[in-house]
Amino acid sequence: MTQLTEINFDGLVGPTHNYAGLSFGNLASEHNKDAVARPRAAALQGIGKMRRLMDLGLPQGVLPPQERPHIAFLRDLGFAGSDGAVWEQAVRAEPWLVRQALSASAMWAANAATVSPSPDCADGRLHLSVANLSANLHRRLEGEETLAALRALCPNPEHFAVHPALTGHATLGDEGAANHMRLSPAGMHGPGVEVFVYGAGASEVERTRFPARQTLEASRAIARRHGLDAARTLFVRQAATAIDAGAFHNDVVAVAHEDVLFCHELAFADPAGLAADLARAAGFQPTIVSVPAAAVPLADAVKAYLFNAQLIREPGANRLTLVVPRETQETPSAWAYLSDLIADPATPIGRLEVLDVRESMRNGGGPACLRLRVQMTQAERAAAAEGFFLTPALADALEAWAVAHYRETLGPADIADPALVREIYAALDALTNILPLGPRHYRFQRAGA
Ligand code: SUG
Repeated sequence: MTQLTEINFDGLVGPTHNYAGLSFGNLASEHNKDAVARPRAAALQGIGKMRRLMDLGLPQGVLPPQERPHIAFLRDLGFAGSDGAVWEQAVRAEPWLVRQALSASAMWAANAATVSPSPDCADGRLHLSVANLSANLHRRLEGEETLAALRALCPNPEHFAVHPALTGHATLGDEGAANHMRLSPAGMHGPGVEVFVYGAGASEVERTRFPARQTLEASRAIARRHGLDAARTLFVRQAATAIDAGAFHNDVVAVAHEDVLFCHELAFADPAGLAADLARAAGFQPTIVSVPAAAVPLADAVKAYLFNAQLIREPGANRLTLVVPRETQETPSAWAYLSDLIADPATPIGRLEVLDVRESMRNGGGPACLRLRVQMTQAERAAAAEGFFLTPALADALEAWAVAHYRETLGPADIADPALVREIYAALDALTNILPLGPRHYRFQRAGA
């Protein structure tokens, strides 16, 4: 049986990290609109998270930030001249659009793509489908560069199939791995069950107050592209209550790893149906840890980001570890629940690891949002581009780079600064010497700016 190893690829927080209130239905994003962000601290928190997981003995990777501001997007909207001139004009004429163009949202790598490991796919290759993120304009801008980054990471078509985003389908919203879970026997060998979680059908009239970002049709399209076995593929509906409580992605209320599903009892429209289908499809007995609303109300779960956690197996450990943000520890109901959970040796989760990713959290991105999970065979690991895998030396280099290039703070008043674009280009240009991106990865490099 094919043995898989999970590698978490975290999105490196870009130099334009800011709070623009762009995501309706994402409560943190809405509440922190126009607050002053701390890009340097955000990047260092993200690198600190990667380093911690590496130190725990887990393979860790990194994905590059994207080129922002997205000047090509603004040019398409009629602005012309040098990149700096385009930015200056747009800042004056279209303040809302410039915030879309500035967003560092590619840091939430869980939304980069949906990943199906090779034992699940008919052609025996590892499939990745870039997400179209069509629910939000600032996120819709990510697909092209995400495709380039994933193709740089997974260059060999003998092992990998990297699909572009579903395009031309503004109504076929696809949010990537944030709405996809995979369960497999403990130890991760052989095929697994892939669970696609959708908010609504594409043709449905909205039944939720907040947008249901993932459509059933997009999920099915991804499953077809990847050549998944229908008997081991489930399409599961999110509960409308969860979406309206602020679970704009399923990974705000559920996380799975190996044979364990950890979720809120109000996460899914039909939890009993899911449990039955999962047991039937899996061919092994999955363990579902469903957290009752009586113990952790949905509002607390969203505030704490209790489920936007990484469920990991530390080398040699019998029980899993849950990697949660500091906010979970600060939410009494969530922390009390977890303390009881790990104290009971009969449960599959035995340890908690608390991380500080506060800058990202203030935009609705917890530990699970910041990473894209890729489960690889040994041969695939060997075929992937080595330079994206974190080592202590790479972590040091990225930290020094962020300290040298990132602003301490970035607020609405700083956006018009004409130095901003030049500063960011210098940072990204330097990054292409640290990660294996080459001197023509970013558009401004290709244009010779
Ligand atoms: O898509 N926030 C992101 C957060 C993504 C979290 N990802 C997962 N749950 N996997 C979003 O809503 C806010 C940007 C702003 O408002 O400035 C933002 O895009």
